[in-house]
Amino acid sequence: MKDQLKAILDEAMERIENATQSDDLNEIKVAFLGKKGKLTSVLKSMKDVSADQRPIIGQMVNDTRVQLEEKLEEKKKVFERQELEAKIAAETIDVTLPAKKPKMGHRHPNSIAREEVERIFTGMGYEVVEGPEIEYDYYNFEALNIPANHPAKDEQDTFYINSDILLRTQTSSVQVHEMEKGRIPIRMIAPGRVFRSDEVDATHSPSFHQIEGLVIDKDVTFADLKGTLDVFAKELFGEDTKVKFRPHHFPFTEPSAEMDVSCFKCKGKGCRFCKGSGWIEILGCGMVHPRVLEMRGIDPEEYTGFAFGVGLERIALLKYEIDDMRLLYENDTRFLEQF
Ligand code: 2NL
Repeated sequence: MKDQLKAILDEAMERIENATQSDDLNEIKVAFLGKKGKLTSVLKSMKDVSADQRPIIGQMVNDTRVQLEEKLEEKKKVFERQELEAKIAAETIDVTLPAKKPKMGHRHPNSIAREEVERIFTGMGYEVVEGPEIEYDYYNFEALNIPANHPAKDEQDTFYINSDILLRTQTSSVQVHEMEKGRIPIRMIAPGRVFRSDEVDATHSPSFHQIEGLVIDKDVTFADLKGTLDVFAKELFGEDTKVKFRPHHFPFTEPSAEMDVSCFKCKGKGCRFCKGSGWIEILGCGMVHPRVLEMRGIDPEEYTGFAFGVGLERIALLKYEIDDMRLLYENDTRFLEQF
């Protein structure tokens, strides 16, 4: 019995010594101290030991168990320390590594162009006013002298939400709301997103931006319109820019005109940029139609006004010499960072 116990102890000690991971220790514990373990089976055979030997053998079994448990505990601590050291080593932060730089955004060419136009007009005493992108048909068309049967209202060019409500096709509706407030004089610009049922190509998009301007006061004349837009063109494209007005038609202005600026690339000589003409079309304008004033309860005999509308993308494309409008909507930072 004594020899048996010694053999068990030696075997267990050797296995513990050779263990390489804490799982091994569990296996050893079960193999020797478990219910069917080797030491437990010695304990079970105690009934065969003579009564005088029983306390001595019992004591030995106990000593063996204590030694085994101590050795297991000791080895377990070794493994725990090794695991902790490995974990600490793995989590070490190298504070000398270069930091990740946050990527800075950049203002969109449309935003730069809008802020430039706003700067020019606020400098002349204009207010910047915004309004809803979803509008009543009435404010988008009817109030601007575009009745139900007017060709400009062609359903193909407009996104309707229902028969009364649509996505605005121009920011003129903002000016109609402003006229309704009955505060005159008005000197305002209305920048914002507008929608038309257009196919996407290099110069068209179903969603683009406009800036419209409106001035209403006593004694406002076409000369005021020309003087104002001349200053605008010179501020935007350079001091030596010339402007030219060509007669045109808009339902909401009378008379109406389109304004060209002299080509800022070739100074009017004619180049590829201006398609050889020396001029670049830039905006539409005119004297507010008396009917538009009347509908808002403004007496056209007492007050007159001028209005204009300019495409924001058109200005951005011209100013930054971008040849495809789609580039403005892709939000590729490599493109946007150039402006
Ligand atoms: C264009 C033409 C224009 C207006 C917009 C306007 C607004 C009111 C009354 C009268 Cl409330 N007119 N706006 C006038 C003339 C032209 O835009 O080609 N825009 C890109």
